[in-house]
Amino acid sequence: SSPQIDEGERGFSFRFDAPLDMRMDTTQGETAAEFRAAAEIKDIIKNNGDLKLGEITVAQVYQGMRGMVGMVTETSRLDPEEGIRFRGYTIPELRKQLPKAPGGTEPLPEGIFYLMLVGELPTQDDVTFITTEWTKRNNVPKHVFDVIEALPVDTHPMTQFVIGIMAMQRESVFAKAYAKGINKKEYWDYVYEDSMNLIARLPRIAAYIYRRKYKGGVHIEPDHKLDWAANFAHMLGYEAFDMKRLMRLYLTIHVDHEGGNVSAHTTHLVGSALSDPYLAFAAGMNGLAGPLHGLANQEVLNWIMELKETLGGGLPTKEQIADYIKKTLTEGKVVPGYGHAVLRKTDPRFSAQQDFYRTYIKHDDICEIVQMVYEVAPPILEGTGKIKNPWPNVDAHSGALLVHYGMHEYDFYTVLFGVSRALGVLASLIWDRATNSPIERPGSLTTDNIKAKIKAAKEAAAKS
Ligand code: CMX
Repeated sequence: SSPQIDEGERGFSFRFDAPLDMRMDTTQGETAAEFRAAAEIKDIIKNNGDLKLGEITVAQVYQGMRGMVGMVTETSRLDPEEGIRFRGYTIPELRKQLPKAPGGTEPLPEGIFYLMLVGELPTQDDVTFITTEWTKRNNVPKHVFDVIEALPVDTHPMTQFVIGIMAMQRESVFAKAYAKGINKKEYWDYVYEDSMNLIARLPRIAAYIYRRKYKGGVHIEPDHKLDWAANFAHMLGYEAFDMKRLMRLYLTIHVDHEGGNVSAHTTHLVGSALSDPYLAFAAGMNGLAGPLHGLANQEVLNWIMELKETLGGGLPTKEQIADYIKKTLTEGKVVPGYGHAVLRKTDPRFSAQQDFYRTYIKHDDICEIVQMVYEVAPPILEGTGKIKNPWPNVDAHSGALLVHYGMHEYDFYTVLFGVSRALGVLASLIWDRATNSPIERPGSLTTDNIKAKIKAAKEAAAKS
């Protein structure tokens, strides 16, 4: 039912068409294969396109479009009070219900990818199938490593990561097929192939950068018997079961946070120009590398370690933490790991990591400081009267768990976030192409335009 692709072009012989094809409308015959979702969206626009979803205010236009609905994202939805749901499931539900590795207690990221892509919870077989696919596809061309090697070793890992992704763009089957000429109904299939290849290869690139920068360039080959997250831990050089368990949780909870965050939105935006998944994802990763977004996980650890150093080591008191938070604010800096553009409560991704700490680690100084900051920071942040969300986000906890298991290289943390984020933004990109999502092109105004609108509104009010 789905478009046939020249196997030589893909470079491998397997077709993953069953789950996506379940959503295709084949009632009109082989040639009319179309996603049910695409047909439904066409119908919604035709019959209800005029329905208003809200009004746009001047403040929203100037202040980062907060709360302004501007796109459709199928993979996840963020509620300000409750936090994230992936295709309707909360993180605690997914920690219970998603398939695990043999003997494992945390979900396999393969499962959340399947859920986001297909819209249904995977079986153990579905997850094994994805692991096998990613293992088959994880070969990184040598020139990609050569390009990374050409960079000074102290280049930030996120920069090395993005450059590695860009060096792989040459492999894009979407770009090659598009250059030859393809029907737009087939876009999703090539974007799917590129996305699967990219996800399979990202841990290898990330691990290469890690071993290059911090472990003297002594690299570790993948172990094809391991699941995606465990293999990543292995290639990074962490063999302990505990770190593999953390990796599975870490790579599951960072995948997606609905469509408007910088990394997801950028990937969607760049992809809307029909830039292939390599180009679109690399763009998203440049956004993740900003300190107000994904780089906050690195900043949190720097901030905590600076606090410890100032006090000469050991556990600080709550008063000392309070003073340190106030000092950070007085210096005009942000308290990293706290606040959010949408969330108004503790991030359930923070809570999941807190639960991981309490269940498996129980005592660790840095993790204890994280818990103390959680008690002390919110009232102080709230007391400023301007910070809309005084509660911790995902980045407030993640670094402390990594340090506990021996990963002290804080500036690598955002790469881990990026490897995970690929799963959500690429699943969304496949849906964008499957549902014929158009090039994104919002309007903009000048301040003079806005002043003119204010004047006109005042005059109209005076007349009435
Ligand atoms: N520390 C200090 N000030 C903060 C703050 C924090 N943690 N969070 C917000 N503020 C400030 C803002 O800088 C802003 O100040 P000005 O009015 O002087 O410009 C004011 O409070 C209002 O901001 P807001 O509406 O509450 O927050 P925004 O939606 O503008 O920004 C975010 C959200 C996340 C960028 C912000 O809370 C922040 O900078 N937090 C720290 C960095 C961080 O943890 N980022 C990671 C977010 C999760 C992720 O993407 O990974």
